[in-house]
Amino acid sequence: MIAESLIAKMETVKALLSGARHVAVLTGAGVSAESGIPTFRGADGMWRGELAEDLARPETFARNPELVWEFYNWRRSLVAQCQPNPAHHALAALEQRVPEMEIVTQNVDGLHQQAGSEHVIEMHGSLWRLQCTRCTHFEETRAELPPLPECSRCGNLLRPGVVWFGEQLPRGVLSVALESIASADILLVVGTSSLVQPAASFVHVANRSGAVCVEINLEATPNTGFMDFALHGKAGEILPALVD
Ligand code: BV8
Ligand code: ZN
Repeated sequence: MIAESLIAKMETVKALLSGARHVAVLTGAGVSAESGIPTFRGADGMWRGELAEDLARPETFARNPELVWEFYNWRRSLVAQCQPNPAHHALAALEQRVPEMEIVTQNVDGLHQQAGSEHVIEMHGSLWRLQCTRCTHFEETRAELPPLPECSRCGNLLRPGVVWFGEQLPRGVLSVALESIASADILLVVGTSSLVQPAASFVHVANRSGAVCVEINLEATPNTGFMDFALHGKAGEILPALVD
């Protein structure tokens, strides 16, 4: 059920999208919530009593690689059974309609690509990527992994190909993301608590370049005040209504 005032705001955003030259979309775990994937900080953000945030750290991996691999293997097996939801499909459809569009995602589940989005920038890496802790070897695989996967080239321990807290984003990813957001005339921010940097600062980049900023999220965030429009509700309901 979408409230009256929300519908009025959505009509305005819909009209803006139909005339947009370049749309940039920043997504977080909330866009995959309706696919059945637990968000990072929601009530379901726990895993066996551990906060996902504590497990996504290099020091946790160094201390207890088995536990971190158990967490990531659990997420890989869960996400492998999940499908893109109407939010992902609406974004893929929007990309076909506007002259230029990129999705800058904090998610590592690969569901935007699975829904057919072509220009996806993965800021925090991917669940399906593995990288060696010693040599430069990396691989993409959806195969089930042993408790401590080893590098096929040098035999050392592999780690999940994701960016953990305190780690730099992959080379070049940040500049490509900033370029996309600084040249967009509309920034959609979908399903993120806007707590993690540097993604949480992107709204300021968009505001400085004069883009219209729209937050689509279940609840208000620390960035809601910087948005031109705050559409609070489910991404799987709001996005299809904006794009249909
Ligand atoms: C870095 C790993 C350089 C992969 C993740 C400046 C100031 C303060 C701190 C820092 C700073 N710069 C750097 C830091 C440190 C740190 C940071 O940001 N800490 C925060 C917590 C204070 N950042 C970093 O370390 C980054 N590196 O900047 O390098 C540097 C380094 C050190 C010091 C300075 C500079 C690296 C960040 C990457 C961390 N790795 N994940 C993985 O396993 O997934 S981040 C993790 O959080 C996930 O990737 C996730 O995507 C991300 C953000 O979370 P959200 O996506 O927003 O998910 P969340 O659950 O929080 O929110 C979901 C939202 O959806 C909610 O609002 C909910 O209401 C909504 N929702 C739910 N259902 C729906 C919905 N909305 C719509 N519809 C629904 N149905
Ligand atoms: Zn290796």
